[in-house]
Amino acid sequence: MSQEPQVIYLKDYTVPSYNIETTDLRFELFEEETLVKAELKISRNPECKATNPTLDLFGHEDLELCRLTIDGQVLSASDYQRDGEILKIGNLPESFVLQSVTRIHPETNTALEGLYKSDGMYCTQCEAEGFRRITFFPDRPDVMSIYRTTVEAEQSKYPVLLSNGNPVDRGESEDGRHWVTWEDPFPKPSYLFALVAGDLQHIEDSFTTMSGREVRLMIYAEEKDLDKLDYAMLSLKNAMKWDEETYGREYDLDIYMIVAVDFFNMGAMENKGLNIFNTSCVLANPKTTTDASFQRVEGVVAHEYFHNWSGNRVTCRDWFQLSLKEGFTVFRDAGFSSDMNSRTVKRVEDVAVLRTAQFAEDAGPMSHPIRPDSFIEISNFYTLTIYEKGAEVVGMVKTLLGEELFRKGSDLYFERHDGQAVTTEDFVQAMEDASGKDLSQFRAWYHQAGTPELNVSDSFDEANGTYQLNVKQRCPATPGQDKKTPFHIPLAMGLLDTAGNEIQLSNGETTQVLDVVESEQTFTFSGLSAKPVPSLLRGFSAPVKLFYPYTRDELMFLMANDSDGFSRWDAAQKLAVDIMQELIAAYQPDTAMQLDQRLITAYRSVLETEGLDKAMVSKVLTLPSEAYLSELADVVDVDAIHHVRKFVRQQIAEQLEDQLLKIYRENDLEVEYSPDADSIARRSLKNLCLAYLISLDKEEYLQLAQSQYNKADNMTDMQAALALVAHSPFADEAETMLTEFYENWKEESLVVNLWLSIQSCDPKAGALSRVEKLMQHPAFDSKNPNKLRSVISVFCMQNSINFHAMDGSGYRFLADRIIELNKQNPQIASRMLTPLTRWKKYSPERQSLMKAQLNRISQSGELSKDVYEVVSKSLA
Ligand code: B3K
Ligand code: ZN
Repeated sequence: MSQEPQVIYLKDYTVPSYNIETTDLRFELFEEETLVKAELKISRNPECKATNPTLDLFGHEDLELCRLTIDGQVLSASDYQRDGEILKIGNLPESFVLQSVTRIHPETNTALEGLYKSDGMYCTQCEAEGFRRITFFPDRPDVMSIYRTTVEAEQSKYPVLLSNGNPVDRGESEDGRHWVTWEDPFPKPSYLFALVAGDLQHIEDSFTTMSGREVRLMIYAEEKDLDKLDYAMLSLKNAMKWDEETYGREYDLDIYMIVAVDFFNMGAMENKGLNIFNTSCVLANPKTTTDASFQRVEGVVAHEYFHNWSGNRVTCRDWFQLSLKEGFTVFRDAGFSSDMNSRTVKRVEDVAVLRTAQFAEDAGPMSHPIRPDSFIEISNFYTLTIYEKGAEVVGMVKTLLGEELFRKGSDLYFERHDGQAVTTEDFVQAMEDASGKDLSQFRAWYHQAGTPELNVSDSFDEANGTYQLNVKQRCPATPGQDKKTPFHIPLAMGLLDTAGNEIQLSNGETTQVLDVVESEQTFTFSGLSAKPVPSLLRGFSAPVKLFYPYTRDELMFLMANDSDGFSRWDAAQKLAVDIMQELIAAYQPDTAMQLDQRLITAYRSVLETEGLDKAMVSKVLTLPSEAYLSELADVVDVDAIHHVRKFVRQQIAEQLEDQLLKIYRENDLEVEYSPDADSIARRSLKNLCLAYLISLDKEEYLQLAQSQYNKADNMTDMQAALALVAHSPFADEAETMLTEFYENWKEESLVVNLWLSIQSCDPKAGALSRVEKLMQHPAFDSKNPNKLRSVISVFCMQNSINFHAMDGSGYRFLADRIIELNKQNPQIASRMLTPLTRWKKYSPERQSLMKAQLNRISQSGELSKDVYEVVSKSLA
């Protein structure tokens, strides 16, 4: 980048000056170069009021423009201006045909944006601004065009040639080359364009839509992975049916294709009719895939499918509106996963991510509202805030409107805006119009960043039998937003009487949603004979931090009695957090700790109660993560958090050893693997028990883990046992198992990633040198984002105790990686920076070590916009 990166503001938005009616593309793929021939039918946009506007095309600086014509007339360099990414053409007629020939180099594209090669096959990633790395085009989401694409390549190497829509023509030429032409009848923004060329195999199935149309479903992968595609196909069909039943949305093309690629910057991409997936989000087979990955495949397949309506048919006007499609689509996929599995478990998992990672983001230097006002590099805004908080905001709309009106609102939104590029405001407006509810104050969620805090206190008036809840809200300042106005917060709550029964509230139910709209508000409940215990923020009805001075006994009471499953889990978390925070505050190395026995009592009761939902038992008995405890701390005491958590885990294991072993044995069944919710719950409970037991460092539990490993017929049990042994103090056994595992699975790239991750998050001393050694291993490939994530991100984000080593070695290591990756793959580089951006949360010594590395990155030479934005905001 030659100049200082430019900040793009939402307030500067203007409508495009020209429409692109049709886009005809021809790709000639060669080993040393690719030629892209484009023919665009262009006309003035009547909505643009400027006189004689220029046509602004985007084209990455690396594009080589070979030829440019308007209505057949060749333009010379003086007929247009090319400045950085922008190519401007003036003096244009009302409508015309623009033709261009561009030379690009997918074979050397390591950024994995635009057209690139993954393991010998060509594929694309255009969202958000990758299309400008392919050809000159008004690459902005509000320019929608009908595409016709011809792909031409050598037939033997690239027998499969795909693009969006339906294949309409094909042919061969004498020189061993062939071509296929695709037509997509739906106008789409350039970010949804896709192309694939490779030696691929596929599985095929079909789906009959609710109006009786038959859709061909094809999933493509390399031949060796053909046996790992069935689960994605099943998930796709389930998703198609669910979207018809739940949102009335039907698929629109005759074909739906998914392609699995190994080199991919994120999870997957919803290109119209041709989704491209990271192998990690589509391949699944019991032998090679863990339960967590099965669920991820199901969720991501559904997510990309749901985008066909929330994203593709109704798209974003500009990238500030990203949460319009992402928040809504995450909300939709969460609903799907809840219906396919367990609603409470899904909620618990989502909330844990939100509270741990999104809250941290909201409190950090990159904090932004779900509809940001400005950015330097849009790729930096594919965040937990846009996605997960965005989904929470849609969820709150649903809570405020109720099931039926929410559906009415979504129907209106899809009908009103079908084929348009719109804003989050259009979404809220449709919800308001359909429901008649006033969402004016609610809109603050879209433009105010930060996590609101609710301070709740209560009082009971015995004489009148009235109970009062006093709720105060505030939201901490975030960069650029010092003052916030009060949010409209739906606070779902219930009251329990002293016997643990739910009290009927004034709405006739036992759960009521309070509209918190003032900075301070009091809610009164009458007709009570004794002071109740409040159950607050049921189902996590709003993405806020809620403080209420629960006693530990009250939390145990809620764990046992609350009718809301989410709240029972939450009470267990709060109890564990409260007890652990006390130990963390008092922590001194080599000084004995004393565990509050109430945690043991509570856990024992959960283990001994018959008939509880296994998934919930395993969630309830999982201690809050180090990352969550860090998020909750004002100043993160890395060592105290690590050692306290370890101590508490060992205490639980010691005192509940018999119960844990009993549950382990009861759930260690020799039955055929199935990825259904009950079986997943059983395995997760079993493996949780094993994890507790192995923390006792006893030979017999090492053997139990070894025997589980040896007899496992699925990767879930095998991986769990391997991780436990690998992290245990039984060094020789760990070494043997790791070596054997690699030998057995070295041909399976995704299994090798598990092997890399397990070693990278090993908390034992010496982790950094093991990580550095792993990076020299033949299994590692520094160009492949999945490998980078499995080693570097796992070490920096899941191995706190080693990453935050007081000698600064972890920070230096990460900075070195960022400096290397900044050139090679800016998106990955910038994403990996996250742990260093959190420097304000640490002790002064660590702060200065972390900042020194941020400064080093900042001065390391020319930075990509991606890395520049994150580093400069972190140091601001
Ligand atoms: N829409 C894509 C994300 C694209 C990220 C570009 N840097 C995947 C998804 O959210 O479905
Ligand atoms: Zn998405």
